[in-house]
Amino acid sequence: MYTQALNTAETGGPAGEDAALAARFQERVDADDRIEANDWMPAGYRRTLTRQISQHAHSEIVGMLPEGAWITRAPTLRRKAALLAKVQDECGHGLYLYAAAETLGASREELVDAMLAGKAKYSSIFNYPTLTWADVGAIGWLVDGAAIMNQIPLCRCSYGPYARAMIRVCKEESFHQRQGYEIMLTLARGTADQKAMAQDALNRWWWPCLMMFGPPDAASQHSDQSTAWKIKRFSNDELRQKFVDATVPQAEYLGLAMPDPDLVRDDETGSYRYGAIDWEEFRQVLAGNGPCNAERLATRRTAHEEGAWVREAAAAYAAKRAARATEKQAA
Ligand code: BYC
Repeated sequence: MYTQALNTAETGGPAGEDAALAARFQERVDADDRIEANDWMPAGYRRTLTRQISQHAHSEIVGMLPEGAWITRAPTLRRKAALLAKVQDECGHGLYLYAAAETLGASREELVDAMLAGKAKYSSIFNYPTLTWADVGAIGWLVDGAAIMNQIPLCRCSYGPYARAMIRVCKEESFHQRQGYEIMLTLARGTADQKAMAQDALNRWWWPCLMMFGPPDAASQHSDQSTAWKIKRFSNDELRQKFVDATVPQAEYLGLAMPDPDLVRDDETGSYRYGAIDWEEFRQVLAGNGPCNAERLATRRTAHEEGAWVREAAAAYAAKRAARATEKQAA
């Protein structure tokens, strides 16, 4: 629905684009003006945003699965209510983001189909399993913590609909991060078994969380252009470092050990140097060979098929209302 009445005419890529329009566009970006859906934009800017925003939306939707698995097994009613609300928030984020992507001219159907066909990516982090209740704490603390670090700068992204969607998303992610940290704190201060469970979750989620920020700067193919367009405000490595620096003291407060023997604090800068990330593991997860890739896609496909009647009913209802409105106008 958002794609109607939008000016999405492509001008055939940089070579065919009017140089004056491109220069004016870059001036607006440089001046921190917001680009809106009907403004002229380079075809590459539209493509980059459609890719990033739709991947982000898919991540929110697939991201409901690892935690959703624990809703029926939450240890108390309070934990269950909070987790249920969190997972619903993630669904809401997915929906705002699909709506933001639609303002660029792509339909939600084609974006979702690309994800279900395994052609569009979603965040690598959601291809890891949630083995214990502590994983729910670790996801809130670390995964949402990493997401906030990446997403706060996106509130200042040059594309207005994306930037505005991120404001509410970030507020909700902050709450998610706190609920996760509070679970970890309760476990870390609980019995020896509970503390061991929290430590095990930290050990398993730490390295995949560092990978969430994307490949190292030297290998990041989109960063330079996305930075020039002010879609990205910080590089992958800069955000990763900010996350490490914010998280290590939080682990210390929990009394948990960081699963990185090479982690050292640089006393001059106050920053932490961390050990080597296993980029081969990241490549494998992106290639579809992570621990849960097949399961996540199969679950999403089944959910999509089982939801077909809802989409058909909604479309039939919308058509009926539109027909009635036309009849009323004609009468
Ligand atoms: N996983 O050139 P690069 C959440 C891909 S969900 C998979 O650096 P870019 C939550 C990248 O797409 C939050 N793929 O790319 C939900 C590219 O491949 P393509 C998810 C990755 O775009 C539920 C290639 O690697 N957050 O918060 O400049 C529960 C080269 O990378 C990943 C977002 O989506 C990855 N981790 O930078 C709890 C944030 N990293 O597309 C929490 C929005 C890289 O050319 N996205 N790739 O085939 C971004 O900020 C940027 O897209 C990235 C990557 C920093 C992720």
